[in-house]
Amino acid sequence: MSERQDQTDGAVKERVKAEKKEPTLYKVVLLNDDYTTMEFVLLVLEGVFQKSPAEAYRIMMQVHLNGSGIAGVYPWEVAETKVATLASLAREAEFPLRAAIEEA
Ligand code: TYC
Repeated sequence: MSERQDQTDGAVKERVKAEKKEPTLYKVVLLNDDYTTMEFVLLVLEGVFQKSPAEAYRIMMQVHLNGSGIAGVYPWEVAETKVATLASLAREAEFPLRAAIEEA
């Protein structure tokens, strides 16, 4: 085998190995309360969790009727950042909206 071909084989093997690594994922679970407006929850789901208006409405109603619902599934640092952004927006608007993080 030529030296050039040998190097190409090595590069391909490394790339395949890297693709197999799976990051642990975490659910951001949105929690119901009696005071946060439905409109504000829709704003957060669309603005922070990048949901379409229809999907945001579905998730908001799931939380409203059943107590909790999944806003999204992300790697740890992304989940943490989204929950921190939600907490900051809720504090600013003086709503008690909260979300929890659970291993997916
Ligand atoms: N239960 C709230 C209301 O009736 C609406 C709401 C939905 C609040 C989802 C929080 O995560 C939530 N205004």
